[in-house]
Amino acid sequence: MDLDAYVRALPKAELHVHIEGTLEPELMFALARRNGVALPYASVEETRAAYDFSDLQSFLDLYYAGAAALVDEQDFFDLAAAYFERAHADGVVHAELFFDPQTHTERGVAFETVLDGLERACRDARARFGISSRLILCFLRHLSEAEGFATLEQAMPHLARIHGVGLDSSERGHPPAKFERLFARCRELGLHAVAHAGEEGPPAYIVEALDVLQVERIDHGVRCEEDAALVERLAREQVPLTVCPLSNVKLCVFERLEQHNFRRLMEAGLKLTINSDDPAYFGGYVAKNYVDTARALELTRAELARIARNSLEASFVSDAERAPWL
Ligand code: ES4
Ligand code: ZN
Repeated sequence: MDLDAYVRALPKAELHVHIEGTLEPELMFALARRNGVALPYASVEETRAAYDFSDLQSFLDLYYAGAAALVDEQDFFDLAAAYFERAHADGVVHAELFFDPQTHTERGVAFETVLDGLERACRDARARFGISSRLILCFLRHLSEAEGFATLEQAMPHLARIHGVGLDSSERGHPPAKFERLFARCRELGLHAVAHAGEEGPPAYIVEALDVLQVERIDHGVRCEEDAALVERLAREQVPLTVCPLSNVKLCVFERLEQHNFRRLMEAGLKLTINSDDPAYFGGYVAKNYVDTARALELTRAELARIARNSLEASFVSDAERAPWL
């Protein structure tokens, strides 16, 4: 069996994917036309050609511009339904989707429009593919604590449909501690908690996410390597890291995949997973992230199977809650 087929056949969970980051330019243009929304580029080809990023912010500027094409409940359904088709083809049996309500409510799209469309696609994916899923509401860290609390207020009537909270967007200058009270309130409400940390930000942000926000997983976390004590702690506590190798290269965290620290972190005993982050922008869905990383770093099939197993163990559902026939 070739490597690609081997990877697709591994049952895996995707734990770090921003649903707005799965918006392929073709769908972006179709939705923009349907909704009469202006996009910054004239064509699908011009849009793809612009996906040449120098850092996180240069990507986020395009990501937020593209998200403006999403307006109606059906748009959010179409977006997530397209993701689930690709995820199913990649052997994903469980997906925990990040969504950024503030990106949409700021433009006048109702919180319920976003949630209803995404949730309908989650139910549809379970029925069509047997994929289980959860929704994780991400707070935009470049916005204020008060704006975060206002978003939580909007989420309150829907907490049965929201499984956890996360923290994303521009990392530098927005340390996790800025959201200490917001995350404390979310945890009181019984929500799971994760945070992006140590993607572009320093290792101290990873420590803060663990100690101040009390998150259960770290999204990215690759800069932990600059702090030996932190690496030792992450290994000892088996804190899952949701690593996104193709994202890290596209956003210049590492110059080339061959230089990624994934193998070193794995050999240090960390509980690592492989994920796609924003696959429409970064050049590959989850299976491509596994395959390209395996080729670049000479990961064995046994190591890939361990990584897929880690993803199931690090998810927020038990084996019993996942589709039992998978
Ligand atoms: C993101 Cl790669 C990345 N980092 C931080 N925030 C994000 N939102 C969407 N993709
Ligand atoms: Zn991310």
